[in-house]
Amino acid sequence: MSVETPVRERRLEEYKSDEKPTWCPGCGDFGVLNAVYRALRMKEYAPHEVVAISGIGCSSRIPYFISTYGFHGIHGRTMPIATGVRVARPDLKTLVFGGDGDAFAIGAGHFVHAMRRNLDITYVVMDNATYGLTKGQTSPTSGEGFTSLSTPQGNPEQALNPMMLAIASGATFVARGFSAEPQKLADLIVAGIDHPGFSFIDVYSPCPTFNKVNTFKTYKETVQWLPQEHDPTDMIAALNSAISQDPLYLGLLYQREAPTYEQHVATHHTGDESARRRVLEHLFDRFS
Ligand SMILES: Cc1ncc(C[n+]2csc(CCOP(=O)(O)OP(=O)(O)O)c2C)c(N)n1
Ligand code: SF4
Repeated sequence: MSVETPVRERRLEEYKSDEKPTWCPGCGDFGVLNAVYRALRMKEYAPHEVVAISGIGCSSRIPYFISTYGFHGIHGRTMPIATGVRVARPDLKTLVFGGDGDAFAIGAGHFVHAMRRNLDITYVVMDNATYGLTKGQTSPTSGEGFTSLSTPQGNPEQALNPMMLAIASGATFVARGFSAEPQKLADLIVAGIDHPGFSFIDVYSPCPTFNKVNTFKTYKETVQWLPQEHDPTDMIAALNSAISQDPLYLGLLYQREAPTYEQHVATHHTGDESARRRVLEHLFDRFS
């Protein structure tokens, strides 16, 4: 007679490391961290089943505060690290984190190609429309006219639209959350994890220390959850919701099915030796 092991409900505390967040009081990143804990509990993962990868920035400190495996990488290079992890350890659920500078400035090239490749990861960008760690310079998502240390006369550039970029680059799951709504953000992260392929979640995560424009207050006045009737498989509807500036839509804008990078790797599996090993050897030969 088989005895089923009872599934033990996991506690939020199991996902908290011994490190306490070092963010400024009121930083939006606290809400994102809270949402990540909730999402991991909803998935009932054991911490050793998950890896959190990040770049450099205030937001990129997040792996320190999570009890899973973690990799605090280098600025703008989360995607190469995540690609290596996916090839070497496809069993690990891979969550990737970074700021808007990390993702859309120095990391922009890698971001685009990881989406095109449909790497099976969940990428959460903590978008505060500034470079927090280096004391508040203008970032790709800062608005036109934004004044900062790097644009004292006002930002002459128009803001990049991450949602449009992601849809155009081939991301198969494109969503937007808000750190002031951690449970809804947790639901989006769970949906991203469940999605086979590249899931991109841009999160409005204000920096009250250096950005006095993109604040909790201004977002609360402008954001709106997508209506029930929004069809995320309709690319034109998704692009229209991505273009909208008022309201700024939250929720799952776009989703489609496509083979993942990992499935392509698996098709090279011969049965006698792991395809992953051959890909790894190739990568080591190529880049060592
Ligand atoms: C190659 C390289 N260039 C520049 C820096 C300096 N630097 C560190 S973090 C950062 C930007 C941080 O902004 P963002 O990625 O948006 O994260 P936030 O701190 O706002 O969370 C920069 C320019 C660096 N560490 N490495
Ligand atoms: S500088 Fe901004 S982004 Fe960095 S911890 Fe402080 S509030 Fe958060």
